[in-house]
Amino acid sequence: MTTLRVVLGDQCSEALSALDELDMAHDVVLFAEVRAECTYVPHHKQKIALVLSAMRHFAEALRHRGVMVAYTRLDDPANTHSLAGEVARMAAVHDATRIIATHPGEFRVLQDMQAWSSRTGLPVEIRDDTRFLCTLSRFRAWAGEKKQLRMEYFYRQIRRSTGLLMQAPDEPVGGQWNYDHDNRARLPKDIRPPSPKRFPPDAITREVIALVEREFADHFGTTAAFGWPVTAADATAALEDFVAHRLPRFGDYQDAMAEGEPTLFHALIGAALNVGILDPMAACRAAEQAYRAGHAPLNAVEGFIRQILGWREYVRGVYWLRMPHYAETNALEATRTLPEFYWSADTSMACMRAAITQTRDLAYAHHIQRLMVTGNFALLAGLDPVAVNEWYLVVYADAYEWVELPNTHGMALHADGGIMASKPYAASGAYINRMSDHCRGCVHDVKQATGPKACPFNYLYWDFMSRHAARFSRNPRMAMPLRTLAKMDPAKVAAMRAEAARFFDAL
Ligand code: FAD
Ligand code: DLZ
Repeated sequence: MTTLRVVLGDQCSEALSALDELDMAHDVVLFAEVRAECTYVPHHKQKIALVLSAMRHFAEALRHRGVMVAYTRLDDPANTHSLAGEVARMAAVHDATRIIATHPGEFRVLQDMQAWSSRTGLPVEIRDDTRFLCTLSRFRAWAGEKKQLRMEYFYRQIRRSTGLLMQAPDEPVGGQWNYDHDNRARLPKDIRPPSPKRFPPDAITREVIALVEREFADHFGTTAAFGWPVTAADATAALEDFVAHRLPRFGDYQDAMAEGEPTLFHALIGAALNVGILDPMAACRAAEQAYRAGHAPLNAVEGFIRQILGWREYVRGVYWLRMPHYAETNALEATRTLPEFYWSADTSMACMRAAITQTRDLAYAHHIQRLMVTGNFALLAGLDPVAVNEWYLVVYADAYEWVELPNTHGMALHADGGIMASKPYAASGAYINRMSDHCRGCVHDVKQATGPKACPFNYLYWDFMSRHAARFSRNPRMAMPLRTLAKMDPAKVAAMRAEAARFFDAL
């Protein structure tokens, strides 16, 4: 009786449900490096290297413990290059009598998994992914018939159930659930964020990087700066480095951006969490412990915990609640082609150039760059959500559809019509200027909304508001900008819209 236990590339976790009750004498654990998963979108080279390296390291750790591992390498001549193909091939090779897997992170993979049984003729058990704190059925129960799914209320429920940062069953530490209003400072000139710990590639990662450079040479991005953690031990060290050196100021500068500072006080743990080598609860507990030890203030710790306990769990819930139709909506009827500069970084806008350049070199940009720079531009310019969603899925080391799609489609593009956010995250150049120093060295003048030096974010913002004024007229959260628009000199609005039209023509 051999059970084939399947571990996907983003399931490199000791606590994976597919590995529960593993029978060391009979069971075989399957890892499969397959071209289909590397190319269903042309992932950033660092992302492929990270996933394959994490898989190889985790497989090695299991083998070391005496687990029987079946590992298909990408360059194995027998490789069928699809997950279903490798599951069927390895089930036959090992004479398996059943297959166990953990619920995958993407809808298309779940559909694939659901067909494994008919393909192999074997029973397939798909277990819950218990690495998340909220089960999908619990999220579904919370969502109920609600029209809008507010993250804040979901987050409070998870705070209560986990007891994180709670001083009594219904009493958050410090008396408030959320300290976001304290977390909006610009980076002062005299504060230099500490560089995050990097993990120089070991022999396994170097081999994988060479493979990626050979097999996926035309994919976006560079591998020269690869420094991601690829094992559980590295990921824990990355977390400890964050907690010791950056967490105390994470809250204050969470929304800040700065030229030449690609990571600021962010944790850089998304890639490790999502590939499975770091436990989200361990990250939250480490932050809570830092607060209780007096090492980090409450606004920082609550802000950090909210991202993981709140946002991360919430977006996963929304994804599985709404897929597959979620990805098909286009509430703002946006159809413009993704500009080439999203790949080349060849743009005169300093903030966009900075975000895209570091994305190419590091497979990383922090949340405000993703939301308020590249995301905001895509929203204002009415870029086609399908193309924008694919871009975000391609370019980041932490990108998987369950987390990428709600953030992009819902939060950044408002393409879901407001399920994720009660108003679009639209902003003019003034926001970028307030939160960064990008405008200082930019050829565009953030104070101008028309003319050759005008900041595109300014005229695109008002063009966006004019285009969608009727649509948002009943949204109370849009009342202020729409009132400002209504009071503007119509000639000024027309001039900005003409500027926007010229900009679009030149794209
Ligand atoms: P930090 O800012 O230090 O935050 C700590 C952790 O909190 C993150 O590692 C992450 O696990 C979690 N977190 C923070 N914000 C979010 C959020 N909005 N949704 C889910 N988890 C969150 N995150 C991804 O993990 N994968 C994606 O593909 C992804 N795509 C995004 C696309 C857009 C358009 C936007 C606006 C956000 C996206 N995010 C995504 C969320 C967020 O930007 C990243 O999680 C974060 O930048 C990762 O860097 P970090 O580890 O330094 O995060
Ligand atoms: C992202 C990725 C890549 C690049 N390669 C593989 C792979 O070769 N084998 C594998 O099992 N998984 C890979 N993955 C992760 C899967 O794409 C991921 O499991 C699904 O997207 C579901 O989240």
